[in-house]
Amino acid sequence: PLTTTDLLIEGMTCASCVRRVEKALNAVPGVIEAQVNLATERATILHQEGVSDAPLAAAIEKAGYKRGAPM
Ligand code: 9UX
Repeated sequence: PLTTTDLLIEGMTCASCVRRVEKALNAVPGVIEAQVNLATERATILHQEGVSDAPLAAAIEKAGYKRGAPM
């Protein structure tokens, strides 16, 4: 089954940042589709139920951004 996780992301300032974070999140195993909104600093990630927050947050940080406060 699939589920959705929303995460806040700090440090994005342009559309290229958005694409970079989307690409990083989409590369995490089990992710079906990640969409990032620059204005709200929110990522909405559709993924297999077994994917926890940790690899998603790690992908955000490896791309050069920070996970915001847990929502
Ligand atoms: Mo835009 Mo983001 O030039 O790190 S890619 S600021």
